[in-house]
Amino acid sequence: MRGLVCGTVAFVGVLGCAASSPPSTGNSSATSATKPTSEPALVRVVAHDFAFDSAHSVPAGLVAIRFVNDGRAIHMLGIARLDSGKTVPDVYQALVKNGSLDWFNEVGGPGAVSPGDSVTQYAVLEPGSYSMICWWPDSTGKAHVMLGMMSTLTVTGETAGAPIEPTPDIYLRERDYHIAATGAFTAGHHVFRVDNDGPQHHDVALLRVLPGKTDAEVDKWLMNPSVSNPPVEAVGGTVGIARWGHTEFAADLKPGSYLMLCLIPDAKDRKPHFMHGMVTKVSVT
Ligand SMILES: [Cu+2]
Repeated sequence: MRGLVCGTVAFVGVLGCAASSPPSTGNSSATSATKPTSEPALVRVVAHDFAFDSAHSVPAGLVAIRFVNDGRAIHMLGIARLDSGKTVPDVYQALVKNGSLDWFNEVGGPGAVSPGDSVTQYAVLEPGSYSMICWWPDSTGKAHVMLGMMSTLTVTGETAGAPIEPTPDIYLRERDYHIAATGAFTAGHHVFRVDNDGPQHHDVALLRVLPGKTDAEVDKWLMNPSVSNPPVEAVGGTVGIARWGHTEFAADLKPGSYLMLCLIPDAKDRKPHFMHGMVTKVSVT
């Protein structure tokens, strides 16, 4: 148990802290409706060990974030809106000093992706300053952000109308402590919608169990997910979203076993939420 907590608290620690912040407004219902916009703005972010290569500006509204992992480690891309006056260096300083992050508003971002893979995640972004951060742990359990894996995104202009979000065919509803999945888990392309009913922040890691790997091997890896040669392939999901928030991500499923779990540490005991029951196994046919 200890290994898991030590190994994961570092990379998801801040997400748990952020759970006490007010619900994020990265939700389409928070935008004033004038005219619908259908085409999302595209941001492509390439992850290296340990830096992001990305555009630094995007127009407000529905944004499709294409996250490509060009590194040798698993990476993820957490997106958070920073309250006025706060910067990405301020986030880093707060993490180093274990300071307050109540100005750090999580709105999701592409979940964990294995080397050589990519994922698309959708977010409705209001104008403002955002941080992009990798929370995955290195071999010492330290989040990649501590190695400098962070970047800035400025969302410009105004949110024009209610964006038309992609149509999901798989629905994940999260709450303390459960993930309910509905939809047909068939091989091929799917759009997942994730809703967080709270009260804490939740994320989703979509993991494909590699052929021949056992549950015991997967459990062992989850205790220390920074080790190499994982028995799973990380194929996306979403980084933490606040209560009442939602997001969509796309995934191409292959036949086999998949796990969907929440890695965020609990507000009370710091154990990752999957240890409280937020894990669902599905079989893709
Ligand atoms: Cu990383």
